[in-house]
Amino acid sequence: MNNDDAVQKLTQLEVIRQREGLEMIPSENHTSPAVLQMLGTRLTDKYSEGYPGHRYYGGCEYVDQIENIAIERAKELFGVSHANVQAYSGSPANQAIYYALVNPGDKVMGMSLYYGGHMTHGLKVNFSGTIYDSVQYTTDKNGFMDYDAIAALAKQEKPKLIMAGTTAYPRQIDWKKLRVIADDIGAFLAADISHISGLVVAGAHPSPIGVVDVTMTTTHKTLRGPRGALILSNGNPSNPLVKPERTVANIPSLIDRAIIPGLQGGPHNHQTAAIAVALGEALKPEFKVYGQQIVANAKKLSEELMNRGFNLVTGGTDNHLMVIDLTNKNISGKQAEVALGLAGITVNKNTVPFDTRSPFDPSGIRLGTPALTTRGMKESEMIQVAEWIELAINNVANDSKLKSIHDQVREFTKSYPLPGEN
Ligand code: DSN
Repeated sequence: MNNDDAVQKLTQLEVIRQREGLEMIPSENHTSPAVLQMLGTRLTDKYSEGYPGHRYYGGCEYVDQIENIAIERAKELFGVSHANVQAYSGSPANQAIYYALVNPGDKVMGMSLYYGGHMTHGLKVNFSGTIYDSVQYTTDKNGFMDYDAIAALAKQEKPKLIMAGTTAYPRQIDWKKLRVIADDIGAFLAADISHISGLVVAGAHPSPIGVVDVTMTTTHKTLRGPRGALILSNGNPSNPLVKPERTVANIPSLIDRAIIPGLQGGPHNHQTAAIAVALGEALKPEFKVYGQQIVANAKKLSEELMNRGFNLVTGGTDNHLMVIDLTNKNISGKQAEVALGLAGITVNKNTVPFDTRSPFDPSGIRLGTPALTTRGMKESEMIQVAEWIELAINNVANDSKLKSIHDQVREFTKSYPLPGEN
C-alpha cells in the first residue's frame, strides 16, 4: 500500500521511539486506534468551507453530520452552548480569538512565555505581540501566578483582552480572580486551557466555563485527541449576514466569522472526525479516572524527584506537569534534555522564572505524566521513572550509562503498550 520507503521507514522508527521510550513532554499524548483511523480516511479529500448546512461546496452531506457530532460532543463535554471545531490547531485558534475581539494595535495582555505562558499570549516576536500591543505578566519569585501584580498591570495598561492560560505552570489557575481583574477594566477574558482541558473534563482542575468569556483548547494534549482545537463560548450565533457588534453575547458569531471567512479556508474533515471520536472517548466515565490519575502520577513523581534533591518550580505540582530547575545540579536544561533522550526519556528544556540563562539553553526542563498515564502507569511506576531521571541527570556525560538506562526503559515499556498494541 505504501511504496514510499523513505517516509515509511522513518515513520516506523518514530513509532518504535515512542513505544520503547517514555514520552514525558507534558503537551504530548498517545491517541487511540479509533482516533488514528479517522486521520487516515478519505475525509481528507473533501472541501467544505463554511459551516454545517451553510457550505460553499456541494457533497457535504456527510461531513456536515460529522462536524455536527463533533460540535454536539464538545458542547456536552464542556457545558457550553457553542463550539467551533474547525481551528487547525491552538495557535490559529488563539489568532481567531484576537481577530474576533480586538483590532490590530489594541492592547492585549497575557502571561510571558518565559514564565509559563505561550507565544500566542503576547510574545513580542509572535503575531500576538506584533499585530497587537501586548503587555506581559510574569510570576512571583517562587513561580506562582501573582494575581495582585496581574491586577496592578491590568489597571495600569488597560488591555482590551486578557488571554489567560499556561504551558509550563504546575499549579491551578484561579479563573475567578482573573474575572475580577478583567471586569475591573472592562476587558474580554479568554482562557487557553490547551494543557489542562483533559483535567478540566475529569474534574481535576477548575473549569473556566461560565467564568471567562471564551475558552480555547487544543485537542491533542491531555484531551488525547488528534491535533486541532475547540473554541467554546455561550450564546448562539446570530444571522451570518449581519456583522456582529463586539459583545460577550455575540462571541459565538464573532468566533465563527473569525475562523471563516476571517482566517481559514476549508476545514480538515479527517481531523474533525478524529476530534469527534476523541470527544466521544472523553465523554466516557473512564476518561475522568484517566484525568485524575494524570494528576496523581504527577504529584507522586514530583515528590519522588524532590526527595532526590531536585528543585521544582513552585515546590511541586497540582496538575499534569512540573518544571525542574537544574541550577543546583550544575547542568543546563539542554544538557538534561539530551541526556534523558539518550536514556529513552523524552522531555523538553524550559526556562524557569527569572532564568539567567538563554531560552535556547535554559536552566530547566519541563516534564509531565499524560502519555505515561495513557500507557497505564500509576504511582508505583513513577518511583522507577524518578530513579531513572536521577541516574541520567547524574550521568549526563556517560553515554554507556545512559544507554544502559535506555535498555532498562525499553524492557519496562513492554508491560505498558501504546494504545491498540496490546
Ligand atoms: N507547544 C505546546 C507545548 O508544548 O506546550 C504549546 O503550544
